[in-house]
Amino acid sequence: MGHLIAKAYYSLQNKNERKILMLGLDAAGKNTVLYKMKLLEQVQIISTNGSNIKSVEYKDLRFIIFDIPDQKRLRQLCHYYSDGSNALIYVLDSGDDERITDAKQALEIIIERMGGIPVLILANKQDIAVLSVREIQEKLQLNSIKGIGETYIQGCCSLNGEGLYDGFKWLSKVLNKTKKQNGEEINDGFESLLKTLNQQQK
Ligand code: G3D
Repeated sequence: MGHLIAKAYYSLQNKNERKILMLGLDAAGKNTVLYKMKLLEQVQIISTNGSNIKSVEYKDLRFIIFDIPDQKRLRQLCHYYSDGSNALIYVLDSGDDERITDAKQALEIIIERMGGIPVLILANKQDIAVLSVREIQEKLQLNSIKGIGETYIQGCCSLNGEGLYDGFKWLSKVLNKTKKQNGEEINDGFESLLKTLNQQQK
């Protein structure tokens, strides 16, 4: 089955794509973020093998999105999807302090597999937050996660779009820097996404 999942995934790739995993516990707000970026209608389901994995292609970007499952399954999924991934967007529910430890443990597993790629942590649901961005930062203890790369925590409310622009701006900057260093062409999906997010905030 793993082979089939990987095959389906790689058949969707093209060489110049930037692959971004968007993960988070169920109900953290991943779909709402996609909706704000006007990407939800373009979602393709690439596996329904108990994990409901989604893929969205947008210009030079490909997002792979899934709910964090149990640890064994998470390790398998990271194995299939982490290779060649350029960044991770980790969506957290700031209104859910009961599952912040689960979210931290899952993040450790993902980083263990994906290494030092840039990580944008979206501390979502700031409108109903019981955890501030600072508290989330303390609870995640990012400094103790071995091999973690450039990481940025952005508070946001994906219902009204607040904070999403700033988070994606950071990610775009970090990824474009790497592309420029490699002398690669930028066919910038981020530019359009940032325009969309900017309009949503007005
Ligand atoms: P998921 O894709 O990570 O599973 P969803 O999560 O995007 O489906 O969101 C789960 C629920 O959280 C949805 O509510 C959604 O409206 C809500 N939600 C998402 N972002 C925010 C936010 O920033 N603030 C608040 N207050 N709620 C948010 P329903 O009721 O549709 O289940």
